[in-house]
Amino acid sequence: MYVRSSASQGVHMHGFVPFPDERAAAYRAAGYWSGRPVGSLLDDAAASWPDRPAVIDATTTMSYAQLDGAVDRAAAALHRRGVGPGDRVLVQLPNGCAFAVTLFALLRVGAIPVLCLPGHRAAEIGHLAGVSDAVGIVIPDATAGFDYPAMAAKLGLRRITIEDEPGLSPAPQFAPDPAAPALLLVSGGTTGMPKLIPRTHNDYVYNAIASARLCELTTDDVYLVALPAGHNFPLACPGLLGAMSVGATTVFGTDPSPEAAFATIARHRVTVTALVPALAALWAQACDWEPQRPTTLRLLQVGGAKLAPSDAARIREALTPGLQQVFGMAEGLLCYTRPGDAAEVLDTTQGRPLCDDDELRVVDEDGMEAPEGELLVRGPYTINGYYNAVEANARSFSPDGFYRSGDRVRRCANGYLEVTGRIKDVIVRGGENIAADELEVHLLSHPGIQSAAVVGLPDEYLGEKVCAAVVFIGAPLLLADLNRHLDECGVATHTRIDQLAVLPALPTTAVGKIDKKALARQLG
Ligand code: OOB
Repeated sequence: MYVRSSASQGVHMHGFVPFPDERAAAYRAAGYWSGRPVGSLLDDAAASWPDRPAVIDATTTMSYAQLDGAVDRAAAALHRRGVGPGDRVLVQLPNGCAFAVTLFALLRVGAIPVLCLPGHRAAEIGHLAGVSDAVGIVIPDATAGFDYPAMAAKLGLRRITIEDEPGLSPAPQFAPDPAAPALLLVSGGTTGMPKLIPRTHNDYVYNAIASARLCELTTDDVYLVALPAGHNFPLACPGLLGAMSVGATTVFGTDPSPEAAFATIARHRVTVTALVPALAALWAQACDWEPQRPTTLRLLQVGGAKLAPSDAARIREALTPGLQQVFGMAEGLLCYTRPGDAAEVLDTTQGRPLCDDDELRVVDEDGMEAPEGELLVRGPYTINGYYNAVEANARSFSPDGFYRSGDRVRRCANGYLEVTGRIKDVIVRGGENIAADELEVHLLSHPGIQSAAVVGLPDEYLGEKVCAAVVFIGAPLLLADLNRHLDECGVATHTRIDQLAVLPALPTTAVGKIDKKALARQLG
């Protein structure tokens, strides 16, 4: 028995902005869009590699056939609980096999997973539940270190469980429209509440398969999920889904500290993983003292925030020559350095687009093409609008369908990009515009600095003053030392630091990026 979507679902789902017909036809004709649903990645892997290990966590190992069976039983449980085609269901699970089972079970019954991160709390979850009009949430029990069930109860959100029950009849198979949303990702913005990002079957399958090809993944690879599994990077760039597309194995890690992660890498002979820069730098440092430094990694992807060139070089030397910089966004566009690129390119650029038909524009404040400026993008796997967000969409998308990323980039002659900051990350100090991220790059070039973030704080005379929050490796330096270092870097004389805050660690977002909004609150 097959269930088809009704008019209110599928590509006509209210609040969803589909790809325009003309570009959709071009992407189909070019072969980027295969018409395969995301759920078919598991169906096909279970058929091709039933006995290969699919997913592993601290307590469980499942072959592709076993994972497929567990997903069938979970889908039956969801069906029994009335979850069906088009229903939005929040998923907030820690890294583990249950994440994979839940994701594919929801897809199998035609529901739309909304992939939250374990670090989200009532404010974000309540917002995401409201915007998605979710029917419920899948969460761990109260033993998970935070009482998720209490949070769900407080928000009046129905908790949906997927436990096996004996004797359930199988859920009816659902045949989705490949042009309709498969899942909703959460935007990574460090300003305001997260937005919902509808990724279609067509575009997300392409995202995962093309990334797996670029990264030269094979059945013999072992991919470690070190970041939260619901984030686009470890999920589909190539991540869990890309690994599945070639019958590789995915290992779920729950503790990204070097001690725990190095042990997991050694035990499972992990070959590929993805990290944010702060973690990658920490892993590289830890090679100085951890006895079990990784020897099996052939590809280490680093992205999500700017990687300092000095850290990149250190990572190559300590962890693997197979460093890959990834500049990506849940909204779509992915830029990768390529295996075999020169060290100079690996250290100083954020790669080039995944697809030949990614259309990039770099524009100045007047919207004119410029060598450096805001990056705008459209292409076969970049969204055309946030979900249920008419006002944000008017701001974030150009009339001809380009997504305004808010990222400031420089285009290099070879087509590679360098991310130079966020468009709005500017401190206005006594009338001078200071790019906060530029100062950060110079601070990070100091050998005594572990991490640094520069924020503007209100000042009675200057309007805003420049405050640097710094984590030092050894003994802290003085404000004067930092400004002398900026002198030596040849930075313009009006860009000096007014205030230094020495911190043990910088606040981070749910995926581990430096959270400047929280930092400004903390310092202000
Ligand atoms: C990834 O996705 P999101 O949605 O959490 O965040 C996207 C934003 C980008 O717009 C940019 O501001 C920043 O994160 N970013 C980078 C970067 N990679 C992402 N900034 C500088 N250098 C980089 N390499 O973060 C994401 C999604 C898929 C793959 C990798 C990262």
